[in-house]
Amino acid sequence: MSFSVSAMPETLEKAGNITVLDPRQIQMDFPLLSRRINGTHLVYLDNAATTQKPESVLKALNDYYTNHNANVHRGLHTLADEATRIYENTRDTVAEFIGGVKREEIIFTGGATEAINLVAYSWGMDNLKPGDRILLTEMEHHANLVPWIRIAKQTGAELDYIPFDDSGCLIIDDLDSLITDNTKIVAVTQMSNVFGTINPVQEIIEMAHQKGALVLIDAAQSVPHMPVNVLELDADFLVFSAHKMLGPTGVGVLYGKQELLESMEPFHSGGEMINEVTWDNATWAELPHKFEAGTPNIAGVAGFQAAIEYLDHIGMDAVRHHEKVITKYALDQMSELEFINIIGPKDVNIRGGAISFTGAGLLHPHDIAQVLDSHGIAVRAGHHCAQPLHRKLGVGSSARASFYIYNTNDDVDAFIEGLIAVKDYFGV
Ligand code: C6P
Repeated sequence: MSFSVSAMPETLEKAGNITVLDPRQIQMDFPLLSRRINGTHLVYLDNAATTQKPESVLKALNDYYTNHNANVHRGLHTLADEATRIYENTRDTVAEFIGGVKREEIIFTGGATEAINLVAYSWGMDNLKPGDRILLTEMEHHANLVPWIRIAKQTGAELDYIPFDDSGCLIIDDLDSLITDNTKIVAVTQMSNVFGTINPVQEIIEMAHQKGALVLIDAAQSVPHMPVNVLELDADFLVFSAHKMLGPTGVGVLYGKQELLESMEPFHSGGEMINEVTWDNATWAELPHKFEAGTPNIAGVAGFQAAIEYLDHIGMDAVRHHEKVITKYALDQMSELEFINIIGPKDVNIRGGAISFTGAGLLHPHDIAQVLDSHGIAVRAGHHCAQPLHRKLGVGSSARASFYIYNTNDDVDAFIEGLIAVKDYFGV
């Protein structure tokens, strides 16, 4: 089967034990990054929302539709066989990428949000009852909050929260008392999309397991930015989205331990997920198909394969190293600007590359984002789907710059100059 990704230029260099990537070389693989916005060169700093796509991913999408398009698992013809192989090969690639889990434990979903909903409904509806407790953190994205609020209302279970401190770090000193004998599941983000904080999920998982609770890790921001080994973590469920790691939108992953997934009822039902159907009954297909009803996003999964190959070529250690370096460079300069307040930790050893900040006085995050955009700089402003977090901080919204493998120190310099232009424009 011909299914190619474009050859990647040499983008890596060894500095001692550390592999250092060259963001300038990498930029050349991303057609969109050569766009001009508002008459100037684009500086894309909205990577926590979604990343840009390399040529190899675009090519894989095109190649799939041009040469292999067919439905998966059901056709007895050559194209159907090719499409199925492309789709199932990606499952193997994903299983390997997160630490070598079993292919049956990888469920393709529409994204991290759908994956969390799958667990909340399929596991939650049958395993939660009045008196049970669900433990979340105060820094969860709505995707790991709203499904649990709904499931708590429907089952009579109650919600508890691990609080965060002034620097945007979880307070886990009282974890022992927060995880009670009634806690049935702990759902926690590994990397905050607002603070950037990397949470001590290993410790949380160990303690939860000691108390007999399951743990779901929202890895939407961590898997794209650092090495994550699910087996070492011993997470029960872990979710992430392809589009935040160079892949297409509309594809996500639920990892779940086989025995748990086997014990759960399907989330969606219909074609592809059954074993046998009669007029009044249906039995389910084996894993992973039990949880993949209907025609999946085959092209998206083909593109996801190319995205993982691209990241694998760079190496996740190099990705993490680059982000630490560029985040420190940005934090050092941002800390000098008296008209903004950074929210989140300043130590790059415990944080990723999403830096949220508010403006002093009446400087609104939306105004910041708009003026930056007029300088070709893309950042996000709003509540970043974390309203309770912002409410606790006493603000309605924040602005956020977030980095990825193609961002350079020049991008940071342009961003800092842009912020100074914001200050001058509003006279703060
Ligand atoms: N955060 C952001 O700009 P989806 O939309 O399903 O691909 O991912 C949801 C999600 C779940 N958890 C975390 C920690 C996230 O950051 C996100 C997506 C984007 O912060 C879009 S709101």
